[in-house]
Amino acid sequence: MTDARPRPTMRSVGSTLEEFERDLISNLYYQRGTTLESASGSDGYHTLALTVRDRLIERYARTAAAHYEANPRFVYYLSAEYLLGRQLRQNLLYTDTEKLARPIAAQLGTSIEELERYDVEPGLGNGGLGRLAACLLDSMATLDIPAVGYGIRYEFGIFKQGFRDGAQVERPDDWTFYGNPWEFPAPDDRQKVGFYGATAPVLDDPSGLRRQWSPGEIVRGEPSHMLVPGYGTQTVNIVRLWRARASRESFDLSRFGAGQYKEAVEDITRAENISKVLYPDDSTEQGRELRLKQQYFLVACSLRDIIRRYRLRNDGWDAFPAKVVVQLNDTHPVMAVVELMRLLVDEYRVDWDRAWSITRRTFNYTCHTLLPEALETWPVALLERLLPRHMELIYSINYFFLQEVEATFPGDGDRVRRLSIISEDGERRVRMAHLAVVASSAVNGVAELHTRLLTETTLRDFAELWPQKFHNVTNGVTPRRFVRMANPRLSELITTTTGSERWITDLDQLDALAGKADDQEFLDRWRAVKRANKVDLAALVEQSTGVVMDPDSLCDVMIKRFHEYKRQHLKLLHVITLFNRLREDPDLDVVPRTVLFGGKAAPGYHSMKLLIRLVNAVAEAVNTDPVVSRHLKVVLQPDYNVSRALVVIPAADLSEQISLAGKEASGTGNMKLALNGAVTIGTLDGANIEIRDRVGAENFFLFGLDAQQAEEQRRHHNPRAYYETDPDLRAAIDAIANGVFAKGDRTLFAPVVDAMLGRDEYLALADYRAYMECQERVERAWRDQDAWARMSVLNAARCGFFSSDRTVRDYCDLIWRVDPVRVTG
Ligand code: GLS
Repeated sequence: MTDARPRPTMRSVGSTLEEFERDLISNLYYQRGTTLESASGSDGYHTLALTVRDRLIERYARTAAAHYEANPRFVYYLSAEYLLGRQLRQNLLYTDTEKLARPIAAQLGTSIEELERYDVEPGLGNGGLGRLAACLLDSMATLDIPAVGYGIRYEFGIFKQGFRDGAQVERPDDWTFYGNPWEFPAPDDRQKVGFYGATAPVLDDPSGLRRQWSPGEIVRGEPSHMLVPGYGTQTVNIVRLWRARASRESFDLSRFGAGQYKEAVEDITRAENISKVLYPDDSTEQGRELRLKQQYFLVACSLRDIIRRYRLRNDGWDAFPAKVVVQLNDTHPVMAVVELMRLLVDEYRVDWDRAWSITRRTFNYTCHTLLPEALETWPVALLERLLPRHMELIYSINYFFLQEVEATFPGDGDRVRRLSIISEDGERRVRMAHLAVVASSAVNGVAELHTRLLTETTLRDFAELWPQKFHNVTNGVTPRRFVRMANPRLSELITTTTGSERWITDLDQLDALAGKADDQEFLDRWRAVKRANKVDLAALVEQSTGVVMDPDSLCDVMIKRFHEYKRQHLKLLHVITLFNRLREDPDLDVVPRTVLFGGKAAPGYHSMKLLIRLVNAVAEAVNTDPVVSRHLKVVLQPDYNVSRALVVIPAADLSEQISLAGKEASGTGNMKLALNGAVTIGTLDGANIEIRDRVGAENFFLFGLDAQQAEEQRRHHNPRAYYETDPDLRAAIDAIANGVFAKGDRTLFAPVVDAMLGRDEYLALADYRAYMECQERVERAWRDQDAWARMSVLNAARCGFFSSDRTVRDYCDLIWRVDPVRVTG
């Protein structure tokens, strides 16, 4: 039956200066409840945010209507992490309202820059994986792909990093303390999630596969969403974030009345702890249980929401995989496959085979690692207690799967053991990656090398069983945030050179810059952009660390999480070697350099926290030495995050991508830096290989072992032999061991020395000499500034491939098979 009444429409917000100003003032009064005379800076920020947001809401309403009408296949992206970055500047750009906001702000005695200081970065992720999720959401919206991201609304995001005596200190990130104008709570879409309890047979089920679960604890998941606008299009998608709430009856009034204040809120605390912090420390039993609770909480809420959305326009289950494609971002949300089976089999009474077919056609899995320790496994005992019904379902899934294996490889018991979802060596554990592969239609790695190594090593048995399941989708980054927003000067130059702004949504247009790589005037302009960006960076560095950076020095950056495999310690050995050489020969002819590190170490990762301390100690020694500091400066930029990345990346000349080959799945910082004209010094690892293939070997500083050589080296690696035969290396390590960076204390950094000379797990010593020689090539290249600028141009020009728009297109073609829905304006 159709409704004959005309559809109510919303008031249009308009796009003129007058309309913008009118809305701004009305938001100040009606939403913020304050007045022009008494408004604070924060009021000003919130008012501007709401006014920009209004422009997005209109598009969002039209997007929702177009999606409802088209009833298309949706991509549901499930991720435990999102690093969305600050929203104000993005949304000003996407709604093209900066030109309206700027004069009005000025008239009111403030500026966008002033107000932006109140814009908080939602740090709901750790690093590359979370930022990739945000880039993919941005590209999906830009390409008009109907999509919803699901995640957790952590009350505390990634910690804020500070330094005390050079050591990392972690402060909580209470990111919503002053309110978040970008999110919309949707309490009516609350979901109930169960934990613990017991299961029982159901009487009318001849298959014996259906059971009933009575949870021992119920928690509520309350969503709010943030808008994800596309650039240059009307589409606005959403990312829905769940927070855990206790039920309304949880507050124990009588205990409170009896003065037992802590006990009175015990249930509330337990429930709400689930979404309290990003990645709770899992070094304790309770920490691990909380982490698993988070994972299940995310998927249980999200799946119910997906089903609710599906049912708005569809009946029955047969069409489900045609309308719903779920992408699992790493193993964190893999319990979703079990939850869908539970919902279908136990609650909707779909028979097992049909439910399994629906599940398998719905899910896809992206693997983001090669490190065995990063492939999650959960103890069977923990699952049996926390999610008893899910553990039973995993047993059944595994039973049927292993029958399939047995049929394909009869009598190959070893293979069955290797493939099993449950590992039986030692404590029995559920291998989440195995569960993901078994339950997905498609599995992908995130760079060519990564995908190849996955199929040859980590997931080899699966690739033999189902070769057609495996795909490569090389990562990408959004050119909107990482070029257009990060680097307005370069953007301007690209736009004038390519003749339009088309490159912002079609990054292959950058190719046209290559034709200018020999044009002296262009190179001068290119260099002027870089220099101005370095002046901006120098201001940030001086304000946050007190170090004065020379904008004419070579800006050498290593920005990424601190992790042994990424080898910040190899970079540090290079710095210490330069330090030693300059101390020995103050007249040494070296090119002036600023080495900038940025990155956090996980709070429980003690060896990397010690390395951070050493980086700060070396920086102190270098920067205070009257001779050395004339040529070299070292900075560890505190609290590196998406916002700081936008200042560092456009200023970089040299991009350090020096992980041990075969360990970095892809990397995306490498792409961001190359697109901003930094030249890479790197190993044949992750996406470095594809960057080098594109920019050309002559525009890339390659060094070190490749993945296969690294494997071989590992078998007979003897770090001491390198130490003993290489005087520079020995001098660098000795300086650490002898307390040069610890006021003579030989114990403080002894563990760093022991790790290098003991196991040298990531072969830094084996690659040291090659790295030093490569850095000398860098120095020689830097001395010819025109030739360097040419390399820089060609790096940017040839990296259009690394747009996340291309990544999303690859996902669409290879895996999702979704069609765009155009939203008309
Ligand atoms: C990561 C990898 O370590 C990165 O190499 C990769 O670029 C990123 C996105 O695919 O995923 N995996 C992970 O757990 N954190 C990452 O940054």
